[in-house]
Order: sequence, then structure tokens, then C-alpha cells
Amino acid sequence: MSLAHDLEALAIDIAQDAGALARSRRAEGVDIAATKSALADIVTLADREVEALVRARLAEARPDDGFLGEETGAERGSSDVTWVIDPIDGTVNYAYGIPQYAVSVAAVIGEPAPELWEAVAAAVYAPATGELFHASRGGGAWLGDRRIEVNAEVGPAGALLATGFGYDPATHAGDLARVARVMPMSRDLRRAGAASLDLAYVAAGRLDGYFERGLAPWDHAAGALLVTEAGGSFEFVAGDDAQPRPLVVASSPVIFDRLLTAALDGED
Ligand code: LIP
Repeated sequence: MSLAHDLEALAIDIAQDAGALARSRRAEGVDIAATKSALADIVTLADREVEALVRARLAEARPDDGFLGEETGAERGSSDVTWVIDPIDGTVNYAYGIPQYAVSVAAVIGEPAPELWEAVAAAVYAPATGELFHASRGGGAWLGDRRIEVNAEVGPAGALLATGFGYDPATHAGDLARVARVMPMSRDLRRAGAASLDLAYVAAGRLDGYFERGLAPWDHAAGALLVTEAGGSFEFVAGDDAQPRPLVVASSPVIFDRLLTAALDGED
């Protein structure tokens, strides 16, 4: 088997174990451990516990690999592989009991930076539904054992799109201005609160496209590979002095250029 396929199998196994722990902790009741970048940016004890499980499993299986996790940060490895982990993507949903959250596991090769790495394996597991989205580079994108593809066409009513908003209230005016620029091409908008699942839904044809400014690398590392392996288009636009928050855009190829242009133009 190829390295990518082996890494995909490991990502699936770890995501499912981690998801079972997250689901169990949710049933027991969730404790907020701290706030991070803003009052709305919370971390639960389960986030930390799940990331610890993922780190331990990876250290046992592939001790030379690097790690980049939402809760414990970056650790360089001696191999060319880095694991990019969001232990519970959709943390606010998770804390409120909304079942739209996922464990996102990606293996990337090269520099552990979104504009430089090559994602080679991905698993996004939604514990509340049991849905497992996974992919390996060149191996296609899957929902369980069913191959998935982005929508080849977008209907006359327009595109069903998803987006998200930053935790910092100061970013909301720019986010809403971006929504206003995108809406003319859209039939409706979804804001479900977990980027990895938004990207998985684009890959599965449940959404025609997704855009969001301000995501962290672990929010989109796995979902981006799902989209491209499902025949979709994905762009990561790094932040700069004018627009410090990076932009992520993913969609069916038939609307990508128009969606990227609308999402990029204007203020942050
Ligand atoms: C979340 C993303 C979501 C975004 C939120 C937050 P977290 O990640 O999945 O798309 O809108 O602001 O970044 O914090 O739940 O891992």
C-alpha cells in the first residue's frame, strides 16, 4: 500500500477513537476550561482530553512525525509528515449540545504551513451522526465506503453556500460585508459552525461552496483534501498587512472563480 493510504487508515482509526471519547464526554456534560482569542473562543476539558488521546496514539504509531494541534500547538518531527489536528471542530456547538461537531485529522507533507504543505491523508469524523469522511491523495474522497464528489452543476436558483464568522466581534462587519457580496450568486446560506464539516459537505455535494476568513490551519487541513479529492476547487489565501485573516474558499469548479472573486473583494 502507498504511504498516503497507510496514513489515511491511521487517520480514520484515530479519528473514530477520538470521536468516541468526545461523544462520551458530551453525554456526561461539558465543562468550559478557558477562553482563548476572544470571549466567544472557548476550549472545553474534552477538547484538551481528545487532543491528548490523538497525540498519544500518533506518538505510538508514528513517533518521528510532527504535530500541529489546536490546543497544544506545534511540535516538529524528524520525518516529512506532520499531523494537523482539530480535536473538536465546532467547539461552541459541542458546548451548547448542537450535534454539528467533528474530529478533524490530516497528515501533510512538507513545511507545516497551509500555503506550503501537501495534504496526503484526511479523516473528518462526526461522532453525533457516525459519519466518517476520509481521503488520501490520489485515492479519492469517501463517506464511509461510498465515493463522494462535488456537485457538477449548480441549479438555476443559485448556489447553496456556507460560511462562518470570527470569534472577535471586530471582524463581524467585514464578514457580513463579504456575505452581502456573495449572496447574489447564492440561493441560500448555511452557517453550521464547523469548518471541517462544511468542507466535507462541499465534497459530498451537500453544499455547492464554502468560504470563510479567519480559520486556523487545523480547521481546514483535512477538509481541503476531501474537497480536492472529490473533484472540487480549494484556495487558501494567506493573510497580509491589508487582510490579516487568511481566506478559505472551496466549491464545485463551476462556481469557484466567481465565489473566490466575491469573497476576496472589499474590506476584511
Ligand atoms: C470553528 C470553525 C468555524 C468557525 C469558528 C471556529 P473551532 O473552529 O470550525 O467554521 O466559524 O469561528 O473557528 O474553534 O470550533 O475549532
